[in-house]
Amino acid sequence: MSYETLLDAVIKGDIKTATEETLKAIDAGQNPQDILDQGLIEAMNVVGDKFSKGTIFVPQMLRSAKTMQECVEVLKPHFQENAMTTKGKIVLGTVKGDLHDIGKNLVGMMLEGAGFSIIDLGVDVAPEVFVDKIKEAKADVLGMSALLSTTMPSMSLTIKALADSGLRDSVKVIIGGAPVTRKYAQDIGADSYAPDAGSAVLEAQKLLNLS
Ligand code: B1M
Repeated sequence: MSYETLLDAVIKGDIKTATEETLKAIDAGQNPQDILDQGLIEAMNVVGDKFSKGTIFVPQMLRSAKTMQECVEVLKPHFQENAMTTKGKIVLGTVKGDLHDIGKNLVGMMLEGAGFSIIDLGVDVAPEVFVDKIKEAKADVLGMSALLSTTMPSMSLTIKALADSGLRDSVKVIIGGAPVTRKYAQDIGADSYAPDAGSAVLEAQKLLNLS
C-alpha cells in the first residue's frame, strides 16, 4: 500500500485527512508498524528536511507534530496487546531544555504494549526530577530522550546525579533520540542505546534479563 496521501497530509498538517488515512490503512489490514515507519515517521523526516532548508518554519513543524500525534492516537490500541502484565517499572522523559516528545511518546507506547509499566515525566525534565521519581517509584529502568544536540549533555548530568544520590547501581539507563549514538551512550556511562522505539523494547528486555 502507498502512504503518499498520509505522508502528504502529515507534512501539510492536515489532521482530518491524516487521521482518516491512518484509519483506512488499519481497516485495509496494514501493519501498524509499517504505517508508523513508512507513513508518519517518514513524513516527520521530510518536515525536518524542509525546516533545515528554511522552506518551512516552527509553526508548520508544530502543526505536523500535532497531526502525527493524532494519528499515533489512532494507532495506539493496535500496539497494546500485552498491556495487562507488568514486566518492570520504567521512568521515562525528555531531558531538560528539550520539548520534543513524539519519539519519547512512541517509545513509551511500545514499552507499555510490551508489558512494562511506564511513568512518563513529560518534557524538559531536570536531572533532580528524574532522580526523585526513580527513588520514589523504585524504578527498574530510566529512559531518556533528547532531540537537540544542545540538550544531550543533560543525559550525562542525570547519570551523574543518579550516581551522586547512590541510585546508579539500582537502575538501568537507556537513552535515545535522533542525535544520540551508541558511542555517546558508552561515553556517558548509560547501560544501553536504542535507535528506535522497537529496539527500546528489546533493550529493556535484555537489561532486565527478560529475553
Ligand atoms: Co524541532 N528540531 N526544534 N521541533 N524538530 C529537530 C529535532 C531538528 C533535527 C530539525 C532540523 O533542523 N532538521 C532540529 C535539531 C537540530 C539538532 O540539534 N541536532 C530541531 C530544532 C533546531 C528545533 C528548535 C531549536 C527550532 C527553533 O525554535 N528554532 C526548537 C527547539 C525547542 C526545544 O525543544 N527547546 C524545535 C521545536 C520543535 C517543535 C516544538 C516545533 C516540534 C516538536 C513537537 C513535539 O515533539 N511535540 C519539532 C519537530 C516536530 C521536529 C522534527 C521535524 C521532528 C521530530 C520528530 O518528532 N520526529 C525534527 C526533525 C527530525 O527529527 N527529522 C526536529 C519523529 C519521531 C518519531 O522521531 O523523535 O527521532 P524521534 O524518535 C525516534 C528515535 O529517535 C527514537 O525512537 C523514536 C521512534 O522510533 N527515540 C528513542 C527517541 N527517543 C528515544 C528514547 C529511547 C530510545 C529511542 O530510550 C529511552
